[in-house]
Amino acid sequence: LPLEERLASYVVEGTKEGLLADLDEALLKQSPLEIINGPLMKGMDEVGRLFNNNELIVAEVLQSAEVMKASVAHLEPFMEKNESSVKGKIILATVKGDVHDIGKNLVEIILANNGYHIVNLGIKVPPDQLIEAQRREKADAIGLSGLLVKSAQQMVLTAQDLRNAEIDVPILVGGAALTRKFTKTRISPEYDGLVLYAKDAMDGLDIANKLMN
Ligand code: B1M
Repeated sequence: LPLEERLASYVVEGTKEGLLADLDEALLKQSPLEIINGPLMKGMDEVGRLFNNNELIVAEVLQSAEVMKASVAHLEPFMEKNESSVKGKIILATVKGDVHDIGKNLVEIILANNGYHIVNLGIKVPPDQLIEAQRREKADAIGLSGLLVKSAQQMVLTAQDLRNAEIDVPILVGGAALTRKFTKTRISPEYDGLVLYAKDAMDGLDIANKLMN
């Protein structure tokens, strides 16, 4: 198989045999983010498709997730770093009820490599915990991630709870089940501060940079 297809197939098959050597080979031609957003994401999309068709079980998807995480960990040291002074502090969380964290952790890496201090609260984070963290950390923004359809709804509830707690720092939202339209029509009206939709991690960085300027 050509290199790109081999990279996607590690994710689909959930195997790491030969993975690191192939990632090193890919690094000769592509940036770490191009490798993640290209062949590795292509593999993840295929996993999602197979899972949807009941051709994969959760345990197999977990192995695919392990391959993705190992790849990101291997590529991370090669990512461009912008060692500027700290631009701001951002809290990150996967919303209540949702365990998907690969996208959120990618957002963390990219923001942290570009001058942001990140407080990563992990997965299944209820609004109370976000409110407590914001009061403690006084972050410049709060980033919410969620991949399930119900997570988009959870973001609406989270925005309401944050507003009730009189928090109004900008919220950055992202994840597969979310759209710009949903963000604008359903989440924004429930919040007193800005609510901004990021389609991917780099978009998240661009938005954060604009916010901090
Ligand atoms: Co799940 N899962 N999963 N899963 N899983 C999806 C999301 C699904 C679409 C698969 C499918 O059916 N086709 C589907 C959701 C259906 C829906 O609601 N529409 C699904 C389901 C149903 C489930 C379970 C319910 C399955 C079950 O148990 N029956 C269960 C949910 C458990 C729960 O959360 N309560 C479940 C579990 C799991 C695993 C644990 C096995 C594993 C997650 C492991 C982990 O994260 N540690 C898993 C995986 C791996 C997936 C797929 C295959 C891949 C997700 C992924 O990591 N993508 C996924 C199908 C798919 O997306 N193709 C699927 C790679 C990652 C880099 O992309 O997270 O989208 P992503 O992040 C992107 C952008 O979205 C954006 O930037 C990133 C790219 O740069 N982004 C942000 C994300 N967050 C952001 C935040 C920002 C900015 C940008 O600012 C704050």
